[in-house]
Amino acid sequence: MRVLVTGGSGFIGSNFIKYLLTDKEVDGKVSVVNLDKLTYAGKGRNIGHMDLHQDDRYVFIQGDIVNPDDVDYAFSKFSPDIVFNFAAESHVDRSIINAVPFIRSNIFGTEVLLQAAKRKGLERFVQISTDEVYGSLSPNAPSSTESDMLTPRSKYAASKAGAEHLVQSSHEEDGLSTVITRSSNNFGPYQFPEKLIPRAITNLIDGKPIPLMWSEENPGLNIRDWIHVQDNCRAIWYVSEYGNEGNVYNIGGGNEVANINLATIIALEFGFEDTEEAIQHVEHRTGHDFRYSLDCTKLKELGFEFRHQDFLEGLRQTIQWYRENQSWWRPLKQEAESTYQK
Ligand code: NAD
Ligand code: TDX
Repeated sequence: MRVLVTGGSGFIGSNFIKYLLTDKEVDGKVSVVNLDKLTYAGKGRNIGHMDLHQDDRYVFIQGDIVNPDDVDYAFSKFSPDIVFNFAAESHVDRSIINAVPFIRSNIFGTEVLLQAAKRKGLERFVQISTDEVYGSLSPNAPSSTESDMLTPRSKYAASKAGAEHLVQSSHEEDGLSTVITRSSNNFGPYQFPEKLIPRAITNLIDGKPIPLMWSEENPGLNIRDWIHVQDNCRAIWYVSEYGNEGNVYNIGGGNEVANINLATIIALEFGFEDTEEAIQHVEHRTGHDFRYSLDCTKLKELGFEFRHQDFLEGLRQTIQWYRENQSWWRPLKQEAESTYQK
């Protein structure tokens, strides 16, 4: 099986490639081409750090999914059977500052890939989407199911919803065999240190507080459902094999935690007795979604079983990983802090 992964140098994409090439669960006959532009988020060259560059089942192409020449090159050189489209601008706070790169990569890029998929008669196209497309839930609202209406509230989420509609249209119009995954917030090794969990951990390693979005009316109460990246990668592969074409699958971790509780847990892991000392209050992002929550009945009915259900254990391993891999994250954190995340 020849697999084209776009955005394979980013957080989830690199963990996914590592999973495909090293996990016993995956048939050993998989080869992978990674098409990645190496934006600020791919600069960590995660794959290089994973020692996969020596593996002859792995090929890297630096290219932009918005550029049809780059995409055609990857398709004709490699003739993939299946595409996993991870490539995207992924950080909400950056989309608030400037959404244009999000519209460009997440929407135009997806369309360029779909056109290539149509021309080449691809066996399957897997679009990696997000729980953010459902919009914000209130504390007691039922979890989102795949048939719920999409009501994105940030330009990041809107660009991901737009991409989903293009993928679905290619299924309807061209008969492309598509599957869409909507996962909740991932955490684990190789996550860019601008996102909440790695930002909190790396700040505390450096003796700085966790910047927690906060107001008197909403003191850090926003809820996210955390999934270990390795479980998301396993679920994505599972859905690509067993999912029904034209379908969407939610992939949630079942770990809904308010940000203030998450910050407190991380502070306790760093030995703080008074956890408030480890937290700095910062302004809420504009349009801050209150809660995401996924109903994963459909995924479970497909027969998928999670590995990393113990959230605290996964979090402890992640803290340890960031302690041990400072040479990986320090230059990346500097990039974020020198541009927008003061
Ligand atoms: P990331 O920002 O860490 O990595 C994105 C990767 O895509 C980078 O390597 C970047 O260089 C590459 N890229 C960006 N634009 C490109 C382009 N035009 N052409 C080629 N490559 C390009 O993101 P991530 O957290 O790994 O997220 C991967 C996917 O999963 C995204 O589609 C995101 O929307 C989705 N997702 C992420 C999460 C999460 O919690 N991180 C949750 C749900 C869904
Ligand atoms: O410094 C911070 N302080 C803070 O309080 C940061 C970076 C975030 N937050 C809050 C905002 C959110 O309520 O923490 C929560 C998580 O924020 P992010 O890590 O930015 O993630 P989120 O906005 O929830 O989006 C993530 O999950 C869904 C990914 O970045 C998306 O790519 C994915 O689609």
